[in-house]
Formats: sequence, C-alpha cells, structure tokens
Amino acid sequence: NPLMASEKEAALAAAPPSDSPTIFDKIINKEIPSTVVFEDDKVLAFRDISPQAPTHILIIPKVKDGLSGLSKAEERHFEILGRLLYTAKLVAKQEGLEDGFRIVINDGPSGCQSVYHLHIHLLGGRQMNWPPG
Ligand code: IU
Repeated sequence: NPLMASEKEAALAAAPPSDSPTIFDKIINKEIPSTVVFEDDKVLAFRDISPQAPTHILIIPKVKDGLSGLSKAEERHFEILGRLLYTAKLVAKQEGLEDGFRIVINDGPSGCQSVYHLHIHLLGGRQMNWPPG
C-alpha cells in the first residue's frame, strides 16, 4: 500500500531512533545555556525557549534511556515517570501557580512532538482553554 508506505516514511522521518541524542542533551550538559528552575540527579526543569504562557517550563529526564517519547515507556521507566510528574507539581508551586496549571506531553507527529527526548510541558500564569489545539 503506497499510502501506508509514505505515512510510515513521514513518521520515521519525524521520529528518530529512541536513543539518538537531541538538543536537550546539550541543555542537560550545559553546552547550550538555558534557564534552569529545578535540577536534581535525575531530572532537569528549564524555561521553554518559546514560551506559550507566562510560565512555560519543560521537565525532562537527565538520562533518556530510550524515552524519546511517552509512547516508548516501559515498566523500567515507572520511577522516572513518577519523578517527572512529581517535579512538575513542585515547580508549579515554586512558580506560584496556586490557581492551577496545565501539563502537556506531546507524542509523535500527530501529537506535535518536535524534540524526541521525553518532556513534560508545565504551562501556567494565564487562563488555559479547552479543548487544546
Ligand atoms: P514538543 O512537545 O516536542 O513540541 O516541545 C518541544 C519544546 O522544546 C518546544 O516548546 C520548544 O519551544 C522547546 N525548545 C526549547 O525550549 N529549546 C530548544 O532549544 C528547542 C526547543 I530546539
């Protein structure tokens, strides 16, 4: 089926191998500057370079371990997945988002994912809308 083949090509072009490095490795290694708002041995949180809300922070695992996106999650990732979500809560509090906030994980081409290193978007500081775009 030629249509299937071209769709698959597009998906493969957009989604590189799960362990290939991304620009987020350079951010983790401080080779590219970023505004870090939280860091521990497992997790980094930094301000998105193109903020879509007054607060827009990305929370990422320091070690990718195959997590190019949430769709690649395995049972071995249970702990880091919990840490990422809990870190989002801590950072939301640190940012003063008492009235609420939005968590987003884009996955794959249809999910509008552009960087293939798992990241949680934390958005806040304005009224969010539903449904999202
Ligand atoms: P996405 O869910 O994969 O689309 O999110 C990627 C985000 O990474 C997006 O919001 C970008 O603005 C952001 N980003 C960044 O903060 N710094 C960078 O150097 C690059 C992307 I490339």
